[in-house]
Amino acid sequence: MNTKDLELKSIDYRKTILEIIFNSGAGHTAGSLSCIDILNVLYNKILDINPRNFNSYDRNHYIQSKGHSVEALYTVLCDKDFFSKKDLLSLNKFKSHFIGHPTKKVPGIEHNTGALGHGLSVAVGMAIGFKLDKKNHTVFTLLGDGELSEGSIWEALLSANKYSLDNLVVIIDRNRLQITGETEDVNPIEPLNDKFNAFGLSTKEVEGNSVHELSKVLSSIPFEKNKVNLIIANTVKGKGISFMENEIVWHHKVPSKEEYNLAQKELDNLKLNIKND
Ligand SMILES: Cc1ncc(C[n+]2csc(CCOP(=O)(O)OP(=O)(O)O)c2C)c(N)n1
Ligand SMILES: [Mg+2]
Repeated sequence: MNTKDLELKSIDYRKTILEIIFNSGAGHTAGSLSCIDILNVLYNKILDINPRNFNSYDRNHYIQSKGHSVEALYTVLCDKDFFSKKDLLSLNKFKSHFIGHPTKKVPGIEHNTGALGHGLSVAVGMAIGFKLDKKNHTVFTLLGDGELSEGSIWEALLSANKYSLDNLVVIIDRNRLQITGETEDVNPIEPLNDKFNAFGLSTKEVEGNSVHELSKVLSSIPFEKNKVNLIIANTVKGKGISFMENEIVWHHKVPSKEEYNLAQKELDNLKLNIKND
């Protein structure tokens, strides 16, 4: 898939994320919009995970540690034919398995997540397993930057480094906001690059809402032999919708009918601009 196709897909994904959140009346709107370009590139260019091979151990694995952005994950999995649009639209409805955090009851979900700080440890365990079994597969995991406040993240990174997990790719959605404010106000995490390098990881920084940049960096894995691959993806929370970008209130806010229509219109215009480029 070329860059333009991926860019158009990201817009369609954003439209669907808003649609299912608006339809269900709940959701982590801005965090899903910030990471959707990452999921787009992973599922359409890198992972090679699909409904045919999902039940096999012999494939790459993806764990979404920032589980609250489940609307982004469900949207991409639906596009990859893991389930129907009708199922997707059952999000948060009575008796639906499509709840507000990833659950293995939904096809395509690798692991239950949502309690921040756990997904990385699971990914580390899987990567160690592949090494022990002499399998050439890679484990990818996506973390929020606020999630880095969880101590378990740093324990997991110590282990990942000890076991030289060059088959592990840790992506940080560095949107600079968490639930109540800026990461640097709530619990400062900078200098991130220095911290990760001091932990022995091979660290790269990338424009995390650019499918082109993401494709380039994710295609260059492993960065270094015997080193964990760490990507700081600089993103914008609420990316794509002018009045949601960098606004803390959209962490868990559902758009009103007017806001929803406006947001969809902005995305339609963005799509026209890309098409006419
Ligand atoms: C262990 C745990 N504590 C608290 C929460 C509540 N919570 C949900 S999202 C969130 C903020 C996460 O911020 P960040 O990781 O930066 O995510 P993003 O900005 O990508 O939405 C918090 C504290 C949680 N899900 N798990
Ligand atoms: Mg964040």
